[in-house]
Amino acid sequence: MTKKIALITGATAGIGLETARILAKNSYNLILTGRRKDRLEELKAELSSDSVEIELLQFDVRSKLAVDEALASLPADWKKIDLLVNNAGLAAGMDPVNNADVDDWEQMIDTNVKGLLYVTRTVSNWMIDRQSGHIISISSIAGKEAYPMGSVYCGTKHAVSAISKAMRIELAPHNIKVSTVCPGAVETEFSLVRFKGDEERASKVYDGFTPLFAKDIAETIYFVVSRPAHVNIDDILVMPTAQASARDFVRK
Ligand code: NDP
Ligand code: 8X3
Repeated sequence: MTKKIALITGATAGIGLETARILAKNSYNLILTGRRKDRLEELKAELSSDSVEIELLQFDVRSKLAVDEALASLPADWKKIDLLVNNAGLAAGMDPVNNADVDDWEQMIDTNVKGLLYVTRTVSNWMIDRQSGHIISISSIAGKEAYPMGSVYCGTKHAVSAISKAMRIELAPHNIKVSTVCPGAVETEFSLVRFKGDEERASKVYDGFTPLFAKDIAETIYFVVSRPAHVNIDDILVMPTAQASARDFVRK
């Protein structure tokens, strides 16, 4: 297998799914991961071709054991990962700290921070062995600004940005690029998840303005990935035109 290999966490929906599509179009072989097996299989059926091979790994990034077992199960050739896209993540709830659901905090911290670290630890060692690789983590405008009712989500995304900054310094001597992509509001399943299936509340988030779509971020990720070897995009913030900060939306 001489083609480039990308592993995408959270490829079953939204940004991860569109990133899988654009990387497949650009002839990457893909390791697609997530918890929803049916969706992984559907995506494999859609993207497999004579020029694109797909491996599926179904696991919950919150479980270190599950992450370790899934990654260890990859055939040796598939461990030669060129690109890791740390995308799996979520917001759960919108509440002030004094009133928020502690389980929501655990879920966000365990997924967005600890899960990202579990996957990155193993994959970065494989990249170090080969003295080559690129790790792109999806942070957020919430990793640059903090907003009320979003303290813990913002905290997890600030953590993704900080961890990535430190890793950039650790991994540069090993010829490994580290980048963050920070989107503003993207219409995916994100708000439906945040509001626990409340479709009306979720759709209100995008009322009166044109949000980003998952494809916009997938295209940004591909731009970051496709720079020449001597160029690293450290960090990129992508906002809807109608969103000027985490809290300022122009709604018509
Ligand atoms: P979606 O809800 O559409 O997709 C989230 C993906 O993450 C799914 O594939 C889901 O897969 C996966 N995921 C969530 N929890 C876990 C878990 N415990 N284990 C494994 N996979 C998991 O949201 P988006 O595409 O919008 O979000 C992708 C990333 O982008 C997140 O990190 C999010 O914080 C970030 N982001 C999103 C923005 C937005 O406005 N939408 C803006 C800025 C950043 P499955 O459920 O099958 O496990
Ligand atoms: C998602 C963007 O503004 O909903 O990271 O927190 S926001």
